[in-house]
Amino acid sequence: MRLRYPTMLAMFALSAMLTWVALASEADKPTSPKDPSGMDHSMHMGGMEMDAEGMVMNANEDTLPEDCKAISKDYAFEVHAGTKYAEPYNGTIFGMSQHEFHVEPCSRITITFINEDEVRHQFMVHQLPKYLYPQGMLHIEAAGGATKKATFIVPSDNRTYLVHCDMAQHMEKGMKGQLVVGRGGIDFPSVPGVTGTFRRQWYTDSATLLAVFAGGLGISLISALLFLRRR
Ligand SMILES: [Cu+2]
Repeated sequence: MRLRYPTMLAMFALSAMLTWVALASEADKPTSPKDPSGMDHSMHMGGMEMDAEGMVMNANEDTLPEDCKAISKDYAFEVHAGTKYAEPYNGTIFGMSQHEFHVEPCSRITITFINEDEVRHQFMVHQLPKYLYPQGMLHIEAAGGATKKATFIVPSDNRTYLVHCDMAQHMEKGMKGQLVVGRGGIDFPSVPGVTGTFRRQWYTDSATLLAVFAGGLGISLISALLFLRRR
């Protein structure tokens, strides 16, 4: 059997597309700092406080975002983290006492993060304005049994921010939440008790990736054969 050039091209394109889809969903995950202790970030910022109990990075109690004239409201959340808080949600191992937070635009938020586990946990908020929060991130990290507290101010736009623990596999295992400012933006998928599962959990391991690739190749081969037989 002789494969013609356009058929081979179509096969290649289809396989490449499926691989790209699988890789893109991998790349979609938030990137992690290499060193969970945050040591390699210390050069970037003045706002870092660290001790044996954990650390706080980029806390901001008084600098207003450019688009805010004043602080609209003060909030205080006490967030407990631990395996015990994962119990209500199937397929999770770690959890938080609260996975969704609603606040007003331009408000000031204080998070008291209480780690009830023996392993280290983090409370990270992403995509905050970078001129105020280096890397767009507020980072609280508490060692096993420790409590850490941090305050930050959100800008004026209606937006939903990702909250998660960046320790390996902790977000996938349930430590994921969202901070909804004002009317909020787009919900994040797979926030325990808040939003449904989306494609994030589909192509997570290389075995699945390989299966998708093989499937794509199979489909391409079958279509190629059908195409050849019709000629
Ligand atoms: Cu964690």
